[in-house]
Amino acid sequence: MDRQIIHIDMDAFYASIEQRDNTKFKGKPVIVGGVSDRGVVSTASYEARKYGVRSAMPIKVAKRLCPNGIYLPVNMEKYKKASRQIHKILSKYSDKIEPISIDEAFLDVTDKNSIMVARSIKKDIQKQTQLTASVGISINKFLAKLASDVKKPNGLTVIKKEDAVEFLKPLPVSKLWGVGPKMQRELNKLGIYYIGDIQRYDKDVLVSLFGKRGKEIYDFSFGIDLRPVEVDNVNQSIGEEETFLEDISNSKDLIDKLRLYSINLSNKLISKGFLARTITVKIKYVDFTVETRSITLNIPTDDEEVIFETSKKILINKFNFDKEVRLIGLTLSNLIYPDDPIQLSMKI
Ligand code: TTP
Ligand code: MG
Repeated sequence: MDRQIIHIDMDAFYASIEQRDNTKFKGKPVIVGGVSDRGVVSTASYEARKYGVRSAMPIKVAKRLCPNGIYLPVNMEKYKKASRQIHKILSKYSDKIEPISIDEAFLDVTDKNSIMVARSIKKDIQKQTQLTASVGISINKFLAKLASDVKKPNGLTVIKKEDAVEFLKPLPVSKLWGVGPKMQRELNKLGIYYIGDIQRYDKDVLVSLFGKRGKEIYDFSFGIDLRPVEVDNVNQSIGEEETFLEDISNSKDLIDKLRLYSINLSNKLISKGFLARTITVKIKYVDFTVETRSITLNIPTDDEEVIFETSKKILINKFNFDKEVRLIGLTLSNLIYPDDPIQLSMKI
């Protein structure tokens, strides 16, 4: 039996929250992002997008395009609160939920009427958060995500199995899952620009050129995607590690790595709606010996500064550097849901 997958993506998420909370901003171009002139745009309201303002654009450029826009700093706590409210609403409709960013999630609703569920989710979100979501429905994650993007803002789009190949045909290859700028250039070199070009291409040649990725791209181009909706589990841990190309002896490079890991892991926690209590730093030395040291916090966190400062403290105070370092890793464990007081009090 075909699956029924829903993808939810909030509309101009940070900017919509600011417009909701200040009536003066309604209907106006609102740009949320770094406030300094070196900052970048996190997101722009749909009114601001008419001027060409986009996520990741330098604020300086945005100000040139939209000098009369309302420029606001990022207020993460507020956005996280809305994200948690949305998680909670979604959990009413399915046990199979996979949050993929602060404002996006997949739901597997195979045993339900997906259109009714999608309408009901949109209504609940509107009522409880005064925000709008765009929803896509299809037989797998790849198509559901494309569907939610078809009619933004406030859309609801279904891509039926029998329409998938035609729907995909005119889209640029960059719409395929995992095709970034580098892969796109590789494909362009082969004369492949649109998904339809892949549909007509020889599968074996793609596999010989790109291995497993070649097969995936070929399958995606026909709307085939067997990946399950992956449900989160608070018992898991999340982490990052990297082996250095050259062994490292100065602590500054190690600290730089920890800062990068902290930013990435904080974002991951926020997108999943978790807080972490235990922070672990792992080091592998040139002689391949491995050491790990941890700190467990009294107050669980998803804050990148707290994660970074704690990991730095662990690195400086709990390791000795008489040998060069090959690899450094950072892991967060003891994960909890913030609005779960029973679990919280049990673990403290
Ligand atoms: P998106 O869902 O990509 O964008 P959006 O919700 O603002 O707009 P859309 O209606 O097109 O979905 O990202 C969600 C939030 O994540 C966004 O409001 C701000 C943040 N974000 C950044 O901070 N930097 C970025 O480069 C992007 C893309 C998003
Ligand atoms: Mg969004």
